[in-house]
Amino acid sequence: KAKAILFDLDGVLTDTSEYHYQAWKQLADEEGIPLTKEENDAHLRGVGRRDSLMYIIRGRNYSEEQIQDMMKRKNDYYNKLIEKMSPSEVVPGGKELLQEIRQAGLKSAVASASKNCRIVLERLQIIDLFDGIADGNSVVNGKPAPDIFVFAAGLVGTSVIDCIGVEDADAGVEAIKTAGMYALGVGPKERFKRADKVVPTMENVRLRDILAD
Ligand code: B16
Ligand code: MG
Repeated sequence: KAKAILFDLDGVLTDTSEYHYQAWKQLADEEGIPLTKEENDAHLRGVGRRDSLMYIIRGRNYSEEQIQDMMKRKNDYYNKLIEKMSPSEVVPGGKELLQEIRQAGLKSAVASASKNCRIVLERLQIIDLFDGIADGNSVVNGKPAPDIFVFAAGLVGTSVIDCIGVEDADAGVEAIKTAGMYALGVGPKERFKRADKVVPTMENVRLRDILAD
């Protein structure tokens, strides 16, 4: 019996994963480094800022100063892209789902790798619908490490075995499974190695769809 639902943000509750990709793509283009959408999905989706950059520049020589500068540039591009976000960019039915979870007496939390998580939740006007928010500032080890999901479970006072984690990234599903939780993957089936269940999108997903085996 699930007692809490822990949601990844980017790519689950809203399509900011596309903005992250566009921002990385702009940086990679400027550096003359090839980066495809397929590589993004396989290696960058759900992965934190520094780890993402380390994948992009792998095998190339950059100083720590240049690395810091590139992370800042990417974040500036991303912030430009999310500047005009509005509540219309919550996945259709997303707000209703969060209200339904509350009405059912279950807890909900965000477990996002993003340091921009709170800004996005505020722009979407859904921040008040969560009982806890774990973001890129909460833990040291990023997904696929389980830390962010374990931290989110603690925020809502729920044991990991009573939590369902929802993720669009394979690294995120790995994190959920390693945390000992039930994992709902969002996206194409082939993307996930260990998801307990997969839905193609969160569009109009209801609580009963999440709870049903
Ligand atoms: P930031 P999630 C992740 O958020 C994104 O999926 C990933 O693309 C991004 O690199 C990471 O957050 C860090 O984001 O640069 O804003 O700190 O999917 O875990 O909600
Ligand atoms: Mg995600």
